[in-house]
Amino acid sequence: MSHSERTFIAVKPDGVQRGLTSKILARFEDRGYKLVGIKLIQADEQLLSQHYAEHVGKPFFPKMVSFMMSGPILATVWEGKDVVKQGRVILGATNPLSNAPGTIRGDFGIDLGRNVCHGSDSVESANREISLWFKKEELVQWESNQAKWIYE
Ligand code: DGI
Repeated sequence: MSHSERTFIAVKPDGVQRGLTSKILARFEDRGYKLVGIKLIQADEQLLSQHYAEHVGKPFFPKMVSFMMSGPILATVWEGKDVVKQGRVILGATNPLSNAPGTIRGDFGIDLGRNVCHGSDSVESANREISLWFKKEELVQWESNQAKWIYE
């Protein structure tokens, strides 16, 4: 756990179409996490099959991939202490109906197949997903002036 831990957070096509991107970015900024990469992407099947490699062959996979290709995705990378685990807490459980209000999925979602956002579930997955979605030169290393007010 260090201040330089990174995670991959994506706003899925439903979140982009519904105009929720700024609200989702704000959840991470407000918490104190630092944005180090951001871009809007139209994902293709190859990228999504790599991203969701663990789900290839499952019954819901084709529908999920076609949904993920149905519009742009906002891909982001966030940096900070324990950001992988806390990112999942900020998102909430996979099924929006399992969440109390207060999480992104609990506040903005209803159906499992329209759960608004993705977040890496481990440091290993985060590293893999970041290198899948971003080129090294697209990630920006910068010092936040707020760091001394966020970390003791
Ligand atoms: O990491 P998560 O997105 O929280 O969850 P995951 O890796 O288990 O599943 C990836 C995505 O696949 C999830 O956000 C929504 C979709 N999904 C997972 N399980 C099911 C599913 N979609 C449908 N329709 N049915 C499922 O059982």
